[in-house]
Amino acid sequence: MKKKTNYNIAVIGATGAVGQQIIRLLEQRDFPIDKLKLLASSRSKGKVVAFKGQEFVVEEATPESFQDVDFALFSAGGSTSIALANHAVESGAIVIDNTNAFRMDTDVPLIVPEVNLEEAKKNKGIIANPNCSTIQMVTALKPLYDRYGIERIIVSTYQAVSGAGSQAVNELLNQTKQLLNGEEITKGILPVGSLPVKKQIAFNAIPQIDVFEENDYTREEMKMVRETKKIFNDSSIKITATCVRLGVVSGHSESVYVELKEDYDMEEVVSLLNNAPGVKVVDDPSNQAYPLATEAAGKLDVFVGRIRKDLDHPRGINMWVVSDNLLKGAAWNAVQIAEEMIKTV
Ligand code: NAP
Ligand code: 3JM
Repeated sequence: MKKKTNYNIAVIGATGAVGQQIIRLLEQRDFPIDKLKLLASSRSKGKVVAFKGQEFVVEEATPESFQDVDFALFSAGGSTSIALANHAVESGAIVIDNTNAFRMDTDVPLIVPEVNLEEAKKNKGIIANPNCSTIQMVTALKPLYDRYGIERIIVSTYQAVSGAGSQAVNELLNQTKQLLNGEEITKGILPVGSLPVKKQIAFNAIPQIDVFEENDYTREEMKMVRETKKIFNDSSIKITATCVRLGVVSGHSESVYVELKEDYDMEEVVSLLNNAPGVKVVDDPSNQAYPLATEAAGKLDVFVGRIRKDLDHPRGINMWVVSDNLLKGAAWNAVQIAEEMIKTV
C-alpha cells in the first residue's frame, strides 16, 4: 500500500452490530477517507446509512466490490470472509478481518496493537482481529507478561449478547418484555443460531458460546486458548477458559486468574497496569470502585479492577477485566490497526 493523504475504505457487514460501530469510529476519529463503500448482503442492498452528514447507499458485497479499495474491514461472518477476502487482497486491498476465518493461519498476523503490532508488518494482505474475549484479556495481561512472564491463565467470561449480533440483542430485549408481561418467550438465535436447540437468555447465564468441539470445550473457549498463545507467540502459556453468555446487552466482563513465572510486587503490578496502553485501572474496594459493563459501554479502553493476590499461591493474581465488546473487542481494534498501518506506510 502506498502512502496517501486519504484512503478508500470498504466496510463489509456495514449494517451489522460490528459494522455500525466501525462506521461510527471512522467518523468520530476522522479517519482520512477518500471513498467509503458500505457493503452487506443482498438483503440490505439500497439501505441508506449516514456518515459525516452524507447519505451512503449500502451495496451488495461481490468479488468485484474491491477495486481501488485500500482497506477492507470485514465483519460479515466467517463464510463471507472466506468467500470474499482473497478477492479484496487480489484487488490490492489490505483486509482487516473480524471473523474466525483466518485467525489461526500461519501467514495471517493476529493483531492487538497494544500487544503485537510489529507482527502486522508480516501480513500478506490479510490481518486478523482476535475474538472479543481474547482481545480484552491479552491487553490487560500484556504488561504482566512482559515483566514477569505468564505460567498459567484460568479465565471465566460473562459475555454480552451484542457479541452474537443485532438479532441476539433483539432476542434478549423481546424475551425480557415477554417475561415481564407474563407471556411465553420466543427463542430464535441463542446460544447458537445454526444449532436446533435454543435456550432462554433473559435473566439467565448460558455456559455455551459457539459450537462444542470434540474436547467438550466450546469454540469460543478454544478461540481464547489458541489465540492467546498465538498473540503472545508463546505456546508454553497454560490457559483454560469457560465462556458464559449473560442477559446483558453490552460489555464483556472476565474473571482472569493468572499465575506469573516470577514473584511479583503488588504495587508494581498495579503501576504496570496503570501505565499500560489501552488499560484503565478502576480498583478501590473501600469506595466500591471496580469496572462494570454498563460503565465501559461506549469507551475504547480495557478496564481492570478487583486486583488481588491469590492467598495460597505466591505468583497468583485475580482480576476483573471489562471492555465494550463491540469497540475494543471488535470495531475499535480493527480501526486501530488501520490507523497504525497508515502511520507506518
Ligand atoms: P450482525 O449484527 O448479525 O451483522 C451481520 C452483518 O453481516 C450484516 O451487515 C449482514 O448484512 C452481513 N452479512 C451477512 N451475510 C452476508 C453475506 N453473505 N454477504 C455480505 N454481508 C453479509 O453480526 P455482528 O455482530 O455485526 O458480527 C458480524 C461478524 O463479525 C460475526 O459473524 C463475526 O464473525 C464477527 N465478530 C467478531 C467479533 C470479534 O470479537 N472480533 C465480535 C463480534 C462479531 P445484512 O444486513 O445484509 O444481513
Ligand atoms: C463472534 O461465521 C459466523 O457466523 C461468525 C460467528 C461469530 C464469530 C466468528 O466465529 O467469527 C460470531 C461472533 C465471532 C468471533 O469473533 O470469533
